[in-house]
Amino acid sequence: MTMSGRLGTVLGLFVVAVGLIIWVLMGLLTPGTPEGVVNFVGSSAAGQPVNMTIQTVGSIGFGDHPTWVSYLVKTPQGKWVHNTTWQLPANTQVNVTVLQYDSGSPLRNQQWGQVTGTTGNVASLNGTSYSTYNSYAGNGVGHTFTVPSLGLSVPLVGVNGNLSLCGVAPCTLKQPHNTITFSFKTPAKTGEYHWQCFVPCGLGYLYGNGGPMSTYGYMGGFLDVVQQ
Ligand SMILES: [Cu+2]
Repeated sequence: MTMSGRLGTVLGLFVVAVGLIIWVLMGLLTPGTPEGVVNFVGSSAAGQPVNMTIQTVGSIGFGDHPTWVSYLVKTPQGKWVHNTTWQLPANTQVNVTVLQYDSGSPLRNQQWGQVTGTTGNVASLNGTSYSTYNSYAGNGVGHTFTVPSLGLSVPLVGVNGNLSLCGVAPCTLKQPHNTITFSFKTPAKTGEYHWQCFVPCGLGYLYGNGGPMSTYGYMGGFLDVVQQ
């Protein structure tokens, strides 16, 4: 092979390598595109509160990553689905019920033990109101439901890890869980509001922040706020 031929081959391989690196980096940096939304618009009369029930599970038990922690949502039609983009009407009260099936641990950052941005800055744990949760007490915190741009955050208290916990979603009310309720008002401005969990719950990943924490559809998603 001539000198220029060799040079051409090397250059060609170099371009392919750079392309591959960019492709991998883009894959790591951009979350997957939402596959549809669960629509809560029209699930109640205009101006009336919307009720939304979600659950958090220690392992989803199906799909590409059966061992991963995840959120699920119950559609207004009553079906549990693995989808973390929820379409909500703007400027409307949303009554959220979280069925929390995962165990917990002390928080690394006590900030996430605070309830903020909900109606009255409170949430309710199995019927008892709380505005902050000491994660060194009881079973600790499993996850948070946090919408940073709305200042909304609720610590989701863990269940006793010694119990036989649900390992395949959707979990049922017969399995050990905490029921956490709170309300918040969606903003008047329509748009995509990112939400996520701030407990590094990606077991087996670096600092717990990989896997389900950085993959769309498990520990994060969007509130798709639209005009009703
Ligand atoms: Cu989490």
